[in-house]
Amino acid sequence: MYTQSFNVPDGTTPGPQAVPAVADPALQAHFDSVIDADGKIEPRDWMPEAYRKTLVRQISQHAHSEIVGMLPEGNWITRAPSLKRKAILLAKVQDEGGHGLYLYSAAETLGTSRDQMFDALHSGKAKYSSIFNYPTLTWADVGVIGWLVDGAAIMNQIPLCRCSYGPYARAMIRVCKEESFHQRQGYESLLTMMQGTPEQKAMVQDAVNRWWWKCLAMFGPPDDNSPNSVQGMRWGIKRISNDALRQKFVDATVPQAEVLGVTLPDPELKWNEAKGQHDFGAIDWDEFWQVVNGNGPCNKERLATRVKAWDDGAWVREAALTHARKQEQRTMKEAA
Ligand code: BYC
Repeated sequence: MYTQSFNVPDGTTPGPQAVPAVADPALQAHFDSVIDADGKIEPRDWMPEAYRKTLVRQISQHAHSEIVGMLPEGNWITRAPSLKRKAILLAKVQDEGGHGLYLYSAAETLGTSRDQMFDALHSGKAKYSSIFNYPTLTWADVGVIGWLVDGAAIMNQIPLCRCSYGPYARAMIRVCKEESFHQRQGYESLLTMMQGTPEQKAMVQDAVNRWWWKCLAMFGPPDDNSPNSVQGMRWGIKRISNDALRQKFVDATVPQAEVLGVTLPDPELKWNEAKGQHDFGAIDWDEFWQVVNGNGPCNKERLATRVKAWDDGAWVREAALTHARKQEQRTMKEAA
C-alpha cells in the first residue's frame, strides 16, 4: 500500500487530481461496472468526487481515531502492574500509532495531504471515534478497552477489508490482524484479574459497567438516522449496517461475559429465541451526540494533548527535513 502514495498526479498520468472531476459518461459507466462487479477502485482510476470525499472523510476520521485512541491507554504505560503487562501495552499502543499511519497513507492516495488532515484534527473540525473521549480510571479499564473497544472495532473493521477502495481494504487486513491480538490481550488480562481478589473483580465489573454502553454507541447512529449509510453501502465502502454490526457485537460478547464472570449492565439484555439474537436496551443517543459534538468528558483534553504533541515535535520534523535536504544535495554533488 505504501507505493500507492507515490502515485502522485503530475497532470500527465492518471492520478487523484489528473483525472477529470466531471463525470464523462464512459468513466462513470466504468466506475459503476467495477462497483457492481464487486471489484476494487484504485488511486489511478477515475472516481466520482462524492466517492472520493466520502472515503477521505471516513479514512481520515478512522486514522484520527487510531491516533487519539493511543491516549487513554498510553496514560497507563508507566503504571502497568508488571513488566509483562507494560511490554504488552507498549506494543499495543505502538500498533495503534502504526494503524493511524497506514490509514493516513491510504487517505493520501485520494489526493489529500497529511498536513490537511492534521489541520482538520487540530482545529477541531475533524471527527474521531466518540469512545476515546472517556477517561481510563483504573487498570481494569485497559483490559476492558482491549476486550470491548477493540472487540467492537474488529466487528466494524472486518467488513472494511472488503471495501471497494483498494488501499483502504488492504490497510484494514493488517489492522484487523493486530486488533485481534489487542482484543485477546485485553480479555486475558481481565481473566487474570477475575481470578484475583474481590477488589480486583469489583474493579473489572466497574469498568465493564462504565464502558459497555459507550461501546454499543461506537457503531454509529441507528440505521434510520445514519445519513451516510445508504450511499456508503451502494458504493461498497460499508458492507454491513451500523445496527447489524451492533447486534453482531452484542451476540458475540454475551457468552464471553459469561465465561469472564461479569454482568453486562443492561436489565433488558436477553436472548430472543424467535429472532435468534439478543434483545437489548436503549442507547443514550443524546449523550453520544454531545460527545461527537465536542462536549464529552475528555474531548478538550484529548485535542489539547494532540496539539501539544504536534507542536513539541516541530523541531524533529524540521531536523528530519533539513537532514534529507543535505543528503539530497550531497548525492547531487557526488553525481555531478
Ligand atoms: N464517533 O451516517 P453515519 C478503534 C458520525 S478506531 C464519532 O452512520 P458513517 C481503536 C459519522 O462520522 C475506531 N462520530 O456515518 C483505535 C457521521 O458524521 P460526518 C474508529 C461518529 O460514516 C485505537 C455521523 O456520525 N473506527 O476502534 O456511514 C485503539 C453520522 O453517522 C461515530 C472507524 O473509524 C462515532 N462512534 O458510519 C482501540 C471505522 N459514529 O462524518 C480501538 C471506520 C458515527 O458525516 N468508520 N459518527 O460528519 C466507519 O466504519 C464509519 O464511518 C462509522 C460511521 C460506522 C463509524
